[in-house]
Amino acid sequence: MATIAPSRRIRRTPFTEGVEAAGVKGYTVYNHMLLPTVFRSVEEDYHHLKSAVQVWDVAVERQVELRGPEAARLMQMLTPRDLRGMLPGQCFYVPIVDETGGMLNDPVGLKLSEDRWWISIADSDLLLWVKALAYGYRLDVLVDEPDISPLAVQGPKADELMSRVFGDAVRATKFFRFGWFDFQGVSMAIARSGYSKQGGFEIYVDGTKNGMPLWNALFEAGRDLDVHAGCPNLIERIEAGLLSYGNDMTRENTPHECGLGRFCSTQTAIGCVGRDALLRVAKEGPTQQVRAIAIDGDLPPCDRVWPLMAKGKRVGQVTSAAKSPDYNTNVAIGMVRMTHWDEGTVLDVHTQDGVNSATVYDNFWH
Ligand code: THG
Repeated sequence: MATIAPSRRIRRTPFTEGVEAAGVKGYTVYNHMLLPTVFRSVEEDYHHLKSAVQVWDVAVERQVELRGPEAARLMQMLTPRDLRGMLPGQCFYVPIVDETGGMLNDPVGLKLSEDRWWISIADSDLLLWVKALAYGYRLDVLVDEPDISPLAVQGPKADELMSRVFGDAVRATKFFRFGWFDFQGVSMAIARSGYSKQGGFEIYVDGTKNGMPLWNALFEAGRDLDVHAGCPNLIERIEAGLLSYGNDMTRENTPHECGLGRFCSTQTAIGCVGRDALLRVAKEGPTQQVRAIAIDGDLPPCDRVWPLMAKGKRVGQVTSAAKSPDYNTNVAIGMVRMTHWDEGTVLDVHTQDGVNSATVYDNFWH
């Protein structure tokens, strides 16, 4: 493939200098910004992530900040998840839907205080939707993108590396909670979270100028831990069943179709946009849903929708796929119609290179 022309529209991050020095071999574009996809090879990166510790430039997880007396009201308008029990210091995975119940984004929400929230977004221009709601409803709230850039530390040795830089107290951070920790005089939110199932943290780096000093401190502290630069790993995230907005779901899908019904409490999410539409689908249940799919044989890169067929009829689609070294099959994520979504159902998947056999599973590979 040809290269992508660098330009101002494809934003660099506070860590891009470090990513380049570490020998990044590929990028994708996410929220108009560079996101590394591979360092050594996707397979080598995968094995290293599962056995050591990696530092990921995930600055593309941009924050939409809500600040002001009506910040909590606006936050609840955005999501069918009931936020009333949420405390400062908590992270919530929050489906965001439009007026039809279609998925607009699947971010992590952070409650800093009653009147200050961050929405750590996936790949869609959520800022515009949030600004429009705040303006249209004349809400007393400021909405903007602050100079905050997440840096993830992921892998089995993440606790050891983080404690060396931020002190032992960071180890006490519970899953999907965050605390405030000092780096060279700057207080930063650190959460136990991240886009892998290997464990680890996300540092919400405050200030572009603090990016490279923290990047360098992590690599110096982790030399004997075999710390490497890494990135969200295609194989590991499919095994883990972590969905990718724009790939595995779009505005065409409801949260229930995406298997995110467990993060919806639509009945009590009073004021949520799309509530009526979602109450209907929640009652009747979805007619298609995300499933784990194992695919036989060799596969090309999954850079388009692959139809899933049964007896010549289309019954779903595969939207992400990769060869798994640990499970000796191709792991995949698909959307499958109710008539064919039971565990063990065998289907044909049509790729750009031909037809392969695919089996539907209830659970992902973890
Ligand atoms: N971390 C932060 N921001 C993000 C992501 C992240 N923004 C973009 C993207 N990732 C948003 N999508 C997801 C998808 C899955 C998860 C987080 C963000 C996730 N899910 C866990 C799971 O499904 O097992 C836990 C969910 C829960 O139990 O609440 O972590 O990764 N900052």
